[in-house]
Amino acid sequence: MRYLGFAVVTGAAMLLGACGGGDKAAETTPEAPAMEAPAAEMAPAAGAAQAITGTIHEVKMIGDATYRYEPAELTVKAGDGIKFVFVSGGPHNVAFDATLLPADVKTQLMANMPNQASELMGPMMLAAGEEYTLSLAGITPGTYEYFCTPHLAMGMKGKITVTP
Ligand SMILES: [Cu+2]
Repeated sequence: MRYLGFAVVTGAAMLLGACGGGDKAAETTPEAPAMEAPAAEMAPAAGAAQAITGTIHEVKMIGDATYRYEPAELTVKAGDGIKFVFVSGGPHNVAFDATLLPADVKTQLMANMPNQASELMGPMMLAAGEEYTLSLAGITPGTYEYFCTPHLAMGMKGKITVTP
């Protein structure tokens, strides 16, 4: 019973401590909705897929002695697209790590990537000749990395640099 009593006192002290923190949280709460509002307003405009208006570049997906995209690094203009072509050694796909992308690029890529198996992950391609075309229209200029989910550990990665 003594221990129980002690626990109750400790609990009460923690509650008091929590109340102290609560006051600070209450002071900052009004700012939170204001910060979220602009993002919510931007979402509908950036959420629409944008079609390719420029050149379509080809990247081969190869698995033989090594697993790789060819070319692994590609510079494109905003509005261009990339056609990934399965050549050998699959399954292959194209996936982006959301944590490495600016918020606006993530939103636009999610809109532009057809048939996503999950967020920012293209469908698994199983046979030679299969293609996956990705539009880079509306993507803010920058360099973005992608990878093949099944072969990430084998270093199957690529880099797309989008220029204005
Ligand atoms: Cu692969």
